[in-house]
This record gives sequence, structure tokens and C-alpha cells, in this order.
Amino acid sequence: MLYFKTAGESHGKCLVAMIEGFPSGVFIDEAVINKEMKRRQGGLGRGGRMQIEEDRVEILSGIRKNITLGSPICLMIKNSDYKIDELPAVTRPRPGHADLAGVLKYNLKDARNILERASARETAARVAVGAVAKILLSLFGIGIFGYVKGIGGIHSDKFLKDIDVAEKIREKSSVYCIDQDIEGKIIEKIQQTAEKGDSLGGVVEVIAYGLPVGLGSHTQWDLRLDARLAGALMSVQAIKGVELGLGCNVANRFGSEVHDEIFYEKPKQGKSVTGGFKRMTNNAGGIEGGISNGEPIIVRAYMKPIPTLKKPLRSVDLLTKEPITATYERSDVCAVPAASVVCESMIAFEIARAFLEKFGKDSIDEVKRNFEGYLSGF
Ligand code: EPS
Repeated sequence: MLYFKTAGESHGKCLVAMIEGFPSGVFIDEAVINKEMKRRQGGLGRGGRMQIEEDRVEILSGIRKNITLGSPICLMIKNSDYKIDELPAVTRPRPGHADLAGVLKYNLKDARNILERASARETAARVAVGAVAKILLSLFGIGIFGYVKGIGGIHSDKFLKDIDVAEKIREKSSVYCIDQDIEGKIIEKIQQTAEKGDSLGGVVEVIAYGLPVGLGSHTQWDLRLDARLAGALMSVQAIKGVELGLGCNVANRFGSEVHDEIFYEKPKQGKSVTGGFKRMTNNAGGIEGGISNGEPIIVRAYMKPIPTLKKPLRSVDLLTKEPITATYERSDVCAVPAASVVCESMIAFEIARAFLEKFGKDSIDEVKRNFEGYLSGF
């Protein structure tokens, strides 16, 4: 089974990720991973740390001469801001961060020992993993695209069917959105929020396209693809809600307005990832009964504002138990653009995992044979 774990503290020596269960024979271009690393570092609203770091991945194992070996892949990202042993203790927990619950659970007096690991810096390792997953998926015509739908209540429901066009717009946008009408307002809001010493959250959307019908399964609760994708996104720091397709709005509509009617068109040539069945709408967001139905998977994640505030909230000192304001550490005003890259990576990984479950995993040739054989059975 494909899985990964990460290790590392925000100001420790490095972050590492270990991926197991990845097939042999896949060409991995480090430059492709590093492009994603750079994208995660960007976006308006980031704090000073991103000026210090230049996140680059170093491959420690599992890849030889750019080709995966089928053995564990270990990826490392060095921290330029390595100073964990010199950093002061944190005894004024920040509301909204892991500080308080963490020290109580682990019987510690210094929240530094919690926040160093809880920090979203860890997502750099996840993005490296996601980039490797995306390389695998691209061999089967599957793409994953994430972007910002809204920040601080400024929201756009603009949908671009052409992902190439959307990608070009996103690349030019300092807040990774695809609607130029809201971009200016978002930029202004981030700047005003920074001046006020506050922070902002937002909404990101991830679209997975080109994937075949049949990933995930209705047969068991923990095999359902929608549950797995939601879990993967909820694991991202600061994500508080996830929805698929029409999302929470389905609760307010009639069944006839929600479900996507089924049509059939004989595939013209070659094999179709849906066997020729198609929909005119995609309210389900590409998953029915916990199984991918061949339509694009559309999933949104809702991010809370970052809890580290220049104008800190009220807290209590861990040692004296006296009321005091929370610690302020250098932080981001808004990291929603970065979160869109992280969410994209988590979706890529979870889809790659479901894909390898379905099509076998030891070598890429075996996976390709199984994939082709499956499609020819429709
Ligand atoms: C982050 C690095 C961190 C923060 C941010 C994410 O750097 P530092 O703490 O040294 O300024 O910018 O972390 C948080 C917002 C958080 O709450 O921990 C990164 O690499 O993404």
C-alpha cells in the first residue's frame, strides 16, 4: 500500500518525507518537484520566513539515475532558518494553535516543543510527496489543479473548464486565483489586514481530471474515496471544512436538482475512462457511492485565519496561570495560496494511492498493463 510519513521541526535541521509502496521504473525529474516547492512558498500574505528559505528537495533514497527503484523514497528539504536550540520558550499559548492542547497532552511546559512540529512548515514535505504522486498520475493522463476561490470573504464562483487557460491565469496571479475580477479586492484586503496586525483565511478548490471510473470503493467505510479525500484535506494545518461538488448546498435542494443524470455515447476511438457513460452536470463532484465516476473530482477546503496575531488575543501564562496576551512570533498574514498547493498535493497523493490499489503497484509496466486491461473490459 502506498503511504508516506513526514518528520522534522519548523526550525530543525530539515524536513523529510518517506514514501513507501511507489512502483519502480518511474522517471522523476527533481526540477518538477522543486517547481511545486517554489509555488508553495509564494502567494501574497506570506511572512518573513519565505524570504529566508529556498525550499529544494534532496533525494536521499529510492531513486537512482532519476528512476524509482520500488524501494522507500526519502526526500529531504533543508531549513536555512535552522535555530531550534536557540529559540526562546513559549509559555503564552496562542488561541487556535496546537500550543495549549499540545503542552497539556505531552506534559510539557514550553509550547515551543509543540509548535515546532505543528507548524505548517511541515507542508513543504507534503508538497514534495504530492509532486511525486503527480508525476505518477500524469503517466495515465490524470492532472490535479488547485487554486484559490476566495480569501477573507471575497469569493468567486467562476469556473473555467479549460484547465490550461485556468493555469495560465493562476500563474500570473499573486493570490493564485483564476478570477481577475476579485484579485484586486483580495490583494487590498490582505494589505489592509497586515496593517491591522490581523490574519485571513479562505477557500481553495482542487480539481482532479482524467481519472477513470472505479477508484475507491462502496464496500467499506474507509475505502470510500470521498471520505479519504476529505480526511487528507482535513489533515492540512488550518483546514476546518471540506466539501465535494455542489457540497453543503445539496442539503437545501430537491433530489431532482442535485443528482447528475446518466447518458451514453459510444466512444469514438480508443478507450474511454468512463466506458462511454457521461453526465451533463457534475454536482456529485466526480464521486458516487465512494467510487470515482470518471467525471472530474471537485473538492473544496475551508481554511481558518492563521492563529498567530500581531495584535494577540487573550491567553493565560502556562507557568503563572495569570492572564496575559498570547505570544507573537513572525508569521503569515494569509497562507491560503500556499494551502491551495498543499491541498493539491494531498489530493494527488490520495488519488495515487487509490489508483495503485486498483491497478497494482510493483513496477510501472505492471500498473500500465493493469490499467489498459481494465479499460478494455468496459
Ligand atoms: C511556514 C513557516 C513558518 C510560518 C508558517 C508556515 O515560518 P516561521 O514560523 O519561521 O515564521 O511562516 O507557519 C505558520 C503559519 C504556523 O502557524 O506555524 C511554511 O514554511 O509554510
